[in-house]
Amino acid sequence: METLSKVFEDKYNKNVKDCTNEEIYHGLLSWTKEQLKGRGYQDGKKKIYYISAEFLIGKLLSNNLINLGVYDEVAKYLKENGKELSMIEEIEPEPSLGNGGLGRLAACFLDSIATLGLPGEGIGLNYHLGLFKQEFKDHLQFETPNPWIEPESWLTDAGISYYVPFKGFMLKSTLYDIDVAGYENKAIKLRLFDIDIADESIVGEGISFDKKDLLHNLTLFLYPDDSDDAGRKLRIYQQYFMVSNAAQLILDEATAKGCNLHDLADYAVIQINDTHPSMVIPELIRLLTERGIEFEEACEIVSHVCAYTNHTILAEALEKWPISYLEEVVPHLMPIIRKLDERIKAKYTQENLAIIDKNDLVHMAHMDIHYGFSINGVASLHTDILKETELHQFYEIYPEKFNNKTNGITFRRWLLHCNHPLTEYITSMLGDGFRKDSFELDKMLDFKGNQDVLANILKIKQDAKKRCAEFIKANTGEEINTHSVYDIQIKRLHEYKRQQLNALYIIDRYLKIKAGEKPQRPVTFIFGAKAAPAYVIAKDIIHLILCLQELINNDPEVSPYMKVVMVENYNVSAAEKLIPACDISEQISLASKEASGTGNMKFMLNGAVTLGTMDGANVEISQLVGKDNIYIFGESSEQVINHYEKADYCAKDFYDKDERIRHAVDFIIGNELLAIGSEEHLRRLHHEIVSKDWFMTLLDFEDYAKVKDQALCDYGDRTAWAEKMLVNIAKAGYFSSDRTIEEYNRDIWHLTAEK
Ligand code: OX2
Repeated sequence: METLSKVFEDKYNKNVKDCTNEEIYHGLLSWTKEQLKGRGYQDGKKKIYYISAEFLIGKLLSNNLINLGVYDEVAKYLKENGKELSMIEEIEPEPSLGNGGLGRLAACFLDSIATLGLPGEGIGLNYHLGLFKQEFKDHLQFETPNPWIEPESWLTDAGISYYVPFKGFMLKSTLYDIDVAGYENKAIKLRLFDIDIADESIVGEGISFDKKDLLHNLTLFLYPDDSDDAGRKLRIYQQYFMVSNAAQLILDEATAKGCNLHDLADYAVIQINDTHPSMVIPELIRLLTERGIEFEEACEIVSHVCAYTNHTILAEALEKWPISYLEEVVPHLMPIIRKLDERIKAKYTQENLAIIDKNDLVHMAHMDIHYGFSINGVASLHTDILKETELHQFYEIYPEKFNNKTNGITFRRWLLHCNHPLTEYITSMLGDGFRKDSFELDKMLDFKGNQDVLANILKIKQDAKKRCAEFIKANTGEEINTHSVYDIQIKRLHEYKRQQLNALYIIDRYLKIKAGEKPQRPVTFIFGAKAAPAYVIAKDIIHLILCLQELINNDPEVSPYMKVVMVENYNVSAAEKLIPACDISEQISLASKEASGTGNMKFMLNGAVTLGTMDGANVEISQLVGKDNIYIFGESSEQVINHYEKADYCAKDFYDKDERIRHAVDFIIGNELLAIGSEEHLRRLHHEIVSKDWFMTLLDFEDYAKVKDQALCDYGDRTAWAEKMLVNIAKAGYFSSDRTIEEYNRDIWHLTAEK
């Protein structure tokens, strides 16, 4: 720790004892950056370039210290000097570079690529104001900018710039790198492109700004509002800026290593993370032809370099850009995209295989599948649905391209960092082999009948619940009962994820308590979710939950038995505090709609029991833990897909015939909530649920309520519940992103690991 002490002396002319937490944070930041550099970087002839619009990396200090193997030493050194590392962690702003699961997955993958010693890098954009910061006022969500870049930060100017051509002008980029340490291994880089002239001062009220002011707005926000033409075009500007920079960097790095461009596939493999980076395909072809390669050969080369990951079957997320937009933003790509499309049309006549459809829309995913060599889904059920239904026409012509890569999470962040007591306890039981080989967690099963172990697991959970209650108090102002069951649903707000189903259960329970039916034990229903700024119904659901929070928590007759809290500005840091404390993990999407989910994995690893549908990775969780250790409800994906095909689901029928459902739904527009909330929002939501309910909330309500009641009842048998917790932790090993990345490498990337 001598070099660290010296940092404080050199930087502040002070002993660490006399430094403020802010000074210690900044001292640690510069010291850790030096340590990372000293570690060196993974290298090799061939590299994986993981291109993604999002990297939801979370705070970096603690994870870097853990991966560098110095966390305990630094914590001890600070303690000896009267300082708490956990307090210093609070100073760090969380980088706002992602939105949800897709971005967090990219961050977990970087950790695992580095840990496994694979040569690779992540490529994305450096959004100055992030997604947005969520604020609650009058029980409504408001959005404000989320600035996170400080004068001293994890970013390092890489000294690399490119020119990116748009119609009528060029933009010069600047590259910033963030080092990502592997666990007890070298580092890799997250490379974020930016423009020097980005100007935060153009942002007006909330997160509004002039969408046409490209010279100043390009790297301000992730996913700018796309509810109008200008917003959609801005997204294309951003995407092209990202991939043109990426393509130039990739070609430069490859040629520097001796690549003659014909053999690019020996030097580079590109993982296209969802369709946002899809324009890298025509862009690489453009650059290769500019450098003297024939068009046909350029297509061939690119088809051996690019692989595509699909993360959803929701039509809204499968991007289709009008030709007219692309002509306006990147006219030089359109002749290439047209040629790519003509080649396909010459071979296949089916309309649903075309890149350009008859409405002049360019289907980005179609381009990826035709001109990539691999397409993968993110959980076994999801990949099956892609093959059998959503992308069946492609599976018929390219069966060999399809493969599954079930998602994973990095245990460094989601166990070692966020849950020190559980990590230490597991280490005391099993040794520390599980930190590198997650499957070793399986050995916990040997302790299933051991009463001491079960009691210790319960104690660790109880302590986590106490810490979490402090966080909730600070975040929401609400006091919660640390002896209540913590039932948690944290994820983006979307109708398919069905936070509204959870809300209807809460209403039903409230009505029962009011009618004199006192429940066996208190429950705290915890939510955290951001809604996309233009997603009206999602915002109405937030409004409902916040109104329920106000009503229920302030009712002395009800609040001893239940409380509702919605955490403001849910992000990675909040997840790290909530997940260790969870008893029941809500994974209640409409079957077939959640591609995988990764929160489900984080919860089980921390000893929560899943309440969920047979959707996404829940299916694999249930296979691993067995039916006694998970609560499954609701219709299956086949049944749901069938309802959509036949269009035979009618919410109104459920509402009319089931009194319990009707009472719960009508409560949304009852006097109690109208006295608190906005009539406009509540009525609109009520109408949506009764007359449309596209994600079939009412279909699964009864089964959900029954199974959830059962889970809450079973919670009372503490020993039996602790056994379920233990089995969940023991079986979580499969969901390490190290396993996922090993599979990507084995089947798609074929890189040589550095030892
Ligand atoms: C998410 C999916 O919704 C989620 O199920 C999955 O776990 C995650 O990606 C990582 O694969 N945007 N976010 C997703 O899909 C899209 C599109």
